Amino acid sequence: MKFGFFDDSKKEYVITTPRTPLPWINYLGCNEFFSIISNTCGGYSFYKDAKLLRLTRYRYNDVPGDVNGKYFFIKDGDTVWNPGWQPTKTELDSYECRHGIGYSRFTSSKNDVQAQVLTFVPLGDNCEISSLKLTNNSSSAKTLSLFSYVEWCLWNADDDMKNFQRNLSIGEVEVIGSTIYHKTEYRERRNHYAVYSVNSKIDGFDTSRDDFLGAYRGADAPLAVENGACTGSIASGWSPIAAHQLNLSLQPGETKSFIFVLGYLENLQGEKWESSGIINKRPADEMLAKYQTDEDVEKAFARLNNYWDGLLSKYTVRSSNDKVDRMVNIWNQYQCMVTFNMSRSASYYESGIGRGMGFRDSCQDLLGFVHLIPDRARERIIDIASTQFQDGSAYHQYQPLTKKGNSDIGSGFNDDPLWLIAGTSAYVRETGDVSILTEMVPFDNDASVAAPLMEHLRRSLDYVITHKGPHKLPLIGRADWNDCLNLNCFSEHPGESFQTFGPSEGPVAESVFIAGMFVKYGEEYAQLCELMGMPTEAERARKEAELMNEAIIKDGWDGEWFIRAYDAYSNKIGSKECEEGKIFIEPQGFCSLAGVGVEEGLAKKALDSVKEKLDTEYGVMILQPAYTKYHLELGEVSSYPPGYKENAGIFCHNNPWVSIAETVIGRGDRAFEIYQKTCPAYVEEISEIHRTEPYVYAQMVAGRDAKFHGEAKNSWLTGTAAWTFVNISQYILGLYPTHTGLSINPCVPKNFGDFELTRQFREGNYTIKVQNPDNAEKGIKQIYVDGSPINGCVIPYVKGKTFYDVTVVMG
Ligand code: BGC
Ligand code: IFM
Repeated sequence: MKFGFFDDSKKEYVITTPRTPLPWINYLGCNEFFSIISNTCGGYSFYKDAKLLRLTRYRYNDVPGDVNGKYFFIKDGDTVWNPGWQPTKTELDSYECRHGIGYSRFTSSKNDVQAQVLTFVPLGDNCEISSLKLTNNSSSAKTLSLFSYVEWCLWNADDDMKNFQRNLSIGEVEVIGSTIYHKTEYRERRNHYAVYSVNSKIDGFDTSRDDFLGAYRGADAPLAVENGACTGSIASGWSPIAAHQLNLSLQPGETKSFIFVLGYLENLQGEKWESSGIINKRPADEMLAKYQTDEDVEKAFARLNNYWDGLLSKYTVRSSNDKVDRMVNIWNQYQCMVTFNMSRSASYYESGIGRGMGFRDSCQDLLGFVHLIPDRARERIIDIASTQFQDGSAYHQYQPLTKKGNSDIGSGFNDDPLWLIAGTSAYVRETGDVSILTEMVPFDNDASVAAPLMEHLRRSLDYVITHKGPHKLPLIGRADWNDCLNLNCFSEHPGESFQTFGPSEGPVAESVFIAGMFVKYGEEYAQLCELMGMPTEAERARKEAELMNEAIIKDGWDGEWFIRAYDAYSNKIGSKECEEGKIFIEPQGFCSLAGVGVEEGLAKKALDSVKEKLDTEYGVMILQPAYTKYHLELGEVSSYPPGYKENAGIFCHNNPWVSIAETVIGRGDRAFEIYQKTCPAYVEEISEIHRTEPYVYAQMVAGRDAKFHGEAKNSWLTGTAAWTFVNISQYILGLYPTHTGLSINPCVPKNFGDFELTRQFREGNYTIKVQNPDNAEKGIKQIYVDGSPINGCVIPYVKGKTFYDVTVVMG
């Protein structure tokens, strides 16, 4: 069952009922100011950091769900309704929500009044614009009142939820004309404030929640709206809000338009600070002056659309499969940009106060967006590397505002260092910018101990080399990619995540997954060394990768598949010898895609085992059989009920690893089958089962053992976005950036047909026609560049050349 449809011509998903199985959200904002908006206008806004600088409040765990947002109430006689249906839930005569690329548009009607709301964050300003148009479609004049409503958050969202003894006394606001200023903490010289303004003269306002909503009422039935009159309240402490009232009359057929702006402001450097607590409104005046007319809004909206059209034209495909085209050209790349901006911080499943930017997460996200915004990828790499410790290990997370490592979580996830090599290699292959490797980067943000980025990468590699266990496989530490595989945690605090090492046995658990990563990224590091004129170091890295390869084949192979790990007692994890958790997906995918056991036929066996043991109609499960009991020696993985999350859920993030591995051994049909199973455009048809947004990936789909097999959770912020884009764009469709040029080597299903790609790679624009006369899954007969045949499948990069006309014949 579907709850809407894709409108590819507009790059929108059109939701046709507000009663989606779960709130279906979108992200507004590209740089520093962001909003989350659901299909019923729920959500909140923040500047840079959803924890530390949050503008509007959100309520988690609330019933009914998704009840705080930026709302417009329309009072038409006794009927009060909202264009997004919530919070009054007045039945609408028509409803439509279009989530587009960086904007959302609502069109609804009730009793012959139509409301159109377009919401977006313009480029270059820290604000959200909502353009609201009301039209009278009846044959008689209408007198209406329009009310806006946002609830301010006391900036630090964590504190806002906990520190009531203080917070209920600090709220301060001011109203000047049609602008409501939220200036809580301004007196503390915090230098920031927020505004909510409308471009018309208002007929009333409220800034105290209690006065606007009324005692013991919620936003579903605000008293002021019911009475048709705001009270003019000025909040002092308690819960400040911003509500405007606009009375209007509309002749038949008439439309009136209003522009609301919610903005974040900082005092300009050197600006006189008015110590009386009256805010310095100049920065706000300047910003608001830019968005006063419909033309202003149209221009800003056009700029935003052009920006996105430019980004999304960097990689395009035209094939006979409209679902692939839709995901590649629009939604998968869009989700990659959102994960770039958010990492794992703020969604409807990540509270915005728990996790900030993940070291491994953001490094992997880079793989999906580096071609879109290479300059910002560069900055991101430096930010991430700056949280690395001198021994090569790293803070697992850092806060986006401060860019400082999070010491509550700390370090000790032994895969983290290698992801820095993955991200940097992707950046250098994409851009050819080797200057990043000589950039001085601090350790732990301490400028007095800085080293070139290349040295950071060396320490990443050496961290793994110097932390190996009894089988010469990498020590896992607190966990590797699988956060829940806590093999060095013993009995003391069962159920806790990220437990510390046990006392006597020592941290000896080993990870075959990290070993696979080492083989792949050891080679990528070696290539960077060669670029830097360090052949001896390249040779050393390759030797180490070879040793690791041998260790995997010797002690990481179980006969039919790769084992997952050795626990702290040197017992195998993910082996046929285990009672439960006999096979895990991660090493099958990662070792095989790294090339381990490909020549020996082990990779093929491992991937066949994946198909036999882990496959379901909704995707490939992370492990089988699910753990039915809690195992102290395994940690959090077995704390989940069977079929959920890391305990035998379909962890979408690692499905592309298996699909990529299938392309490495040339099985296009199977690679595509795996791609298809979790792909939103395909899953749209079963939205009543899948339940999360049908235009983006979710982190997890419940596995076969779960009660609700096929149900997704944790949508949007997942490494799945980057890895599926890498899979489809670089391996299935086959355009892989190398240091010497663009490699073309597709691996497609036999019936995929011919297809065309365009790619912007460095300063070159490539148009690529792929012909597949023999319906081959993989293999290149010949590539022609500007009409001339080339050897092999890498189109050599030519400095300054801007156009490449390429024909590829598979076979
Ligand atoms: C996992 C969760 C786990 C958490 C903390 C996450 O990365 O996906 O399942 O609960 O880490 O251990
Ligand atoms: O690898 C992790 C990631 O860092 C956060 N989400 C879950 C993944 C698997 O545990």
